[in-house]
Amino acid sequence: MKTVYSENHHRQHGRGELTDGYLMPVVEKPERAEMILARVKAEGLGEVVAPHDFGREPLAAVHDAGYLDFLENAWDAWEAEHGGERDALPLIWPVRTLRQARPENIDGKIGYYAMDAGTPITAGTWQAATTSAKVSLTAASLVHAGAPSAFALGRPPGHHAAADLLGGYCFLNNAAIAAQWLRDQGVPRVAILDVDYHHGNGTQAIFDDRADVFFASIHADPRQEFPYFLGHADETGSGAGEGHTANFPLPWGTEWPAYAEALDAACRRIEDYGPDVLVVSLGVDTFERDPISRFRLSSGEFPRIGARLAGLKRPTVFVMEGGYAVEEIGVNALGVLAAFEG
Ligand code: Q9C
Ligand code: ZN
Repeated sequence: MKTVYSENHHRQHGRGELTDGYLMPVVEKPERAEMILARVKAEGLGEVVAPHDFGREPLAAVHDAGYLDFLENAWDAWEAEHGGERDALPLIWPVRTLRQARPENIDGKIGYYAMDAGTPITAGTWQAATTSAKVSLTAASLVHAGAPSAFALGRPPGHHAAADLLGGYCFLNNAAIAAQWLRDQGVPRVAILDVDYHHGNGTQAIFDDRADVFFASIHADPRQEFPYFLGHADETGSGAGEGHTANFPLPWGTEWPAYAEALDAACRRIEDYGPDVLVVSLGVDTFERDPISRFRLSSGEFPRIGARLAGLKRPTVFVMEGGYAVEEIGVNALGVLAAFEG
């Protein structure tokens, strides 16, 4: 399969994220994509191609217009207010008892549009995030044109980003943008399977009330793990989308046997739905030595994920999400992709 890749991801290189009370170096860093690209080449997965431009329309089909304007201008506003020495991070949020109205001041605006203080906005964030969306759209267009599969090797990742919300290292929801674009090309049914260690709260929220995009996610139980406030088993979709969301939360310490059962259950739900195209939110932070995660999949087990996904026999767009064990991220991602190809 072809890999879509652009060097522009380097423009997102945050200096710090608030973690455990400390301002720590970011874990979502450029080396992640470099390691995966090196492995794509070493294993000869296929040609590496550059993304095309799709304009703003496919972004606006998923994200709120006010949010996109904020994201495009946030760094300049931050720099004007605070200088450019530090990344832009929020420190107040419109939680319960506060009013849900957008402030004018940049510090208020960041809190309004962010879900955490771990997702720094930098001078290059807009360019990197929009390129990551283009990478995802280009991979979707390859599959729409008849390729059995394609790999969107982009960063920053996307699955925590909702229509008007950034967080969890995500700004634009690359998988959702690809899925919506496929729908807008006339593809009747799209399924998204999210195998990142964290629940894809943004993707779920975007398609919550829709029957034309099925969302299934296997992740650490939100009672224990980020994003804490979505991803429980009883969230099944709303309105027209009732029954079109399926969550498989698993406890800390989950190993392959329990993971495989959840993967199989998720895949059976997708088989029942019968999508024309499958979008996979591919996180490999389920790895046993991931620095921020607590599942225990070994490198030798990632190919089993790829083999199960191949069993779905659907045109498939892989969109890169998380995975922070930089040394092994390429081996683990390629484990899934190479096994998918068989
Ligand atoms: N700074 C993805 O895997 N942060 N995002 C936990 C606090 C949130 C992970 C530590 C982790 C988000 C795409
Ligand atoms: Zn993750």
